Amino acid sequence: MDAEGLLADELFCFLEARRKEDFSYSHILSSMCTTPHPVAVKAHALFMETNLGDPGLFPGTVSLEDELIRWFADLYHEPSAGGCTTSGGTESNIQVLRFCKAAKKAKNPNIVVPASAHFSFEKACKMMDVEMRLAPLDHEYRMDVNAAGELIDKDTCCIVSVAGTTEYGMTDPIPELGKIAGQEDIHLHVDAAFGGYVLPFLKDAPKFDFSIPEVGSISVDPHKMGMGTIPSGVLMVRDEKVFCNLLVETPYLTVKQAYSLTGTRPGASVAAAYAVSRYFGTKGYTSLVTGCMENTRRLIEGMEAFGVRRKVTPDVNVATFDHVDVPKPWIVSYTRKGDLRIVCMPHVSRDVIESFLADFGEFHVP
Ligand code: 0PR
Repeated sequence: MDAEGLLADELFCFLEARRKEDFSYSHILSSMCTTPHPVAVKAHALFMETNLGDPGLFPGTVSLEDELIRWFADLYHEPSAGGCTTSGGTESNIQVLRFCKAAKKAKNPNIVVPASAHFSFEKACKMMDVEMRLAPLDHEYRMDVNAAGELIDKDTCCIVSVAGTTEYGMTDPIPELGKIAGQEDIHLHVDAAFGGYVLPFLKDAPKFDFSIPEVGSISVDPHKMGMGTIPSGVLMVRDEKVFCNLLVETPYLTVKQAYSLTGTRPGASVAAAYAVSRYFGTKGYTSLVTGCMENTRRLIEGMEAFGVRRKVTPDVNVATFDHVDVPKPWIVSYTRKGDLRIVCMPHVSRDVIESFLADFGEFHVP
């Protein structure tokens, strides 16, 4: 630690150099995040110092959080749904497990998740000493409903389904899982961290939202396909009473009780998510998502023309292929099974896809 502070110019010169060491999104094909929309960046800056952890001090910011929740309630076909913002999919999933475990009061609680579930459920289960039962997937990487049914018992406090899986971009058969959840009176959570900003804007997309009567909660992340700023998640619940079991006393704050996991919470990324939703409207998101899906189809068609087979036709903009290497400087990822995975985020434009395909075509020896 230096005794003397640095001059701002000198400091920013250093910071800019460090920032240049980061990869730029222009060649990143592996990420579920993207460059935030300029409207989100401007709103984020405007609300930089706001803290939703002490809501009475920031009623204006709180009203934006409320309106964002209302926007999702309408989008997900349950105008009376409630919810709250979080730091992202991991925190949302942890909160779901917290309220499901508290409500069930089982001695050895368990949850049933598809084998495709995001690793945040493993973290949540380990934190809360909940058993995680993995349901196998069908040939299209969707949760096998019958197998899930067989894993359920009297101590099951939650069935998890995914709308837009991290690795293969698939959506589980949520209406069918709803039937089981309803029969057994078990909470059904939909992890739509990625797909929650995609599926509502696509024609003929699989159903995943509150129009399925048994769906109890849905998580969705503005910092993924919402084009918001990091960190930004939303946890929607059909009935806000689920949060009651999580309330703690907060005597010296402007509100006397809280159920959120974190204390100090950014208002900036909430304002950013709200701002993009108003700026885009459903038409804006429809055109954004339609473009990403067209690019996904073009990538799949282009790769297949080189003899690299798709693993599956995805429900959202995540394309997967038989394992092949790709040329530098492209950054891709591989699934747990070793399949090539490319996420066609908004920064992965048609030009980017064409340029990747051209490089791949030169590099690839069939
Ligand atoms: N649920 C699903 C379906 C997800 O895909 C993810 C993250 C989460 C929950 C957890 O969300 P948070 O990371 O916001 O807590 N999926 C990506 C992943 O872990 C996130 C990601 C983003 C990874 C950008 C890499 C990256 O460069 O694979």
